[in-house]
Amino acid sequence: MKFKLCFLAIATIVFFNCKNEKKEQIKLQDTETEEVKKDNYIEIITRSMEFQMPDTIPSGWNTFKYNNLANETHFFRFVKLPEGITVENFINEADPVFEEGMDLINAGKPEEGFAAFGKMPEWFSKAIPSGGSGLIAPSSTAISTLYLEPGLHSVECYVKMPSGKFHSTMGMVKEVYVLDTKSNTEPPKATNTIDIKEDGFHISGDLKKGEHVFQVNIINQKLHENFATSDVHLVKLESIADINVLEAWMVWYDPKGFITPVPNGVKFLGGYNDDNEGSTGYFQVDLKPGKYAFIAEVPNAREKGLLNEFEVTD
Ligand SMILES: [Cu+2]
Repeated sequence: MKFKLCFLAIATIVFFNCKNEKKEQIKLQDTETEEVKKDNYIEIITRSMEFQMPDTIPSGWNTFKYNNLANETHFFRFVKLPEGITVENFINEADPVFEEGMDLINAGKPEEGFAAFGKMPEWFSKAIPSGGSGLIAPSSTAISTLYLEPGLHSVECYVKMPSGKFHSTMGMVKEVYVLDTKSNTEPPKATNTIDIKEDGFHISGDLKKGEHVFQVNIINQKLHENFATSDVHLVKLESIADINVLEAWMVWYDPKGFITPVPNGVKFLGGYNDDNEGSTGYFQVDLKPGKYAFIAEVPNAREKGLLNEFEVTD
C-alpha cells in the first residue's frame, strides 16, 4: 500500500496546483446559442503517431474535428504549460520519468515504478489539463468543443503501443499556442447534459438513436490514483464485450491498461477529457441502436459512479 499512498501524495500536489481561471465560460453556457457551423471547425488529423493541426489557434470556444485516420485508438488533450516551459521540457524531462516508472511496473516492480514517478520535475505539477476529446477508434472522427485560455499548450495522447510505449513518447505531442484573440465560435446547443459530481455521472436527456450533443459540466473535480481527473468517454459495446475488462483497461499504469489493441468488442466514440472543476465542454455523436457505456479514465470507475451502461433502441 505504501507505494500507492506515495503516488497519491504526488498526484495531490499536481491537482491542487492546477486551479483554473475559467470564469467567463460560465456566463456563456446558459445563453442561447446556435449550432456550430461546419466552417468553424479546427481540424486535427492523425495518420499514424502525430497531430497535424495549426500551430496557433484563438482562445475561448473552439470546435475540434479530430480525424483519426490511424489504425490505433487515440485521443487529444490540451495541457496548458507553466510559464517558461515548452514541449521540449516535457519530452526531455517528464517523458523519461513516465517511461522509467512504466518500464519498472511492466517488469513486475510496481513499488519501484511508483517511486520513480516521484522524480517528476518541479514544474510538472503546474501543468494544467485543459480538456480534449475522449478516446476515438481508428477511422473515426471525434467532434469536441472546448474553452481554452491563452498561452502555450501541449496537445498529447498517451495511449500505449502494444510494446508498452506511450504514444506521447512516439511523437503524439505537439506545441500549440493559444492566442489572446478570442474565436467567434459559440458553443453548440446541447441535447443532453452529463454533470460530473462527487458521486459520479448525472446524465439527463433522451438517449434515443440519432444525433446528440452532450454538454459535460465538471461540477466537482477530483484527482484519482492514476494522476487522471474525472472525465468521460463514450464506448459502443458489441455482445462479446466484457465491461469488467474495459473497466480494468481504463487505467494507464496497469501493464494491460490503456494499451492497444483495445478490449474485444469495444469501440471508442469520443467524449470529454480531463478538465478543471467548473469547466464545461461538448462532444457530438450519432447514436445507432446498440449497447453503450460512459466511462471515466480512472481506477474502479463503477464504484465511483463513473461507469454508466445504457441501450439505444431502434
Ligand atoms: Cu495515441
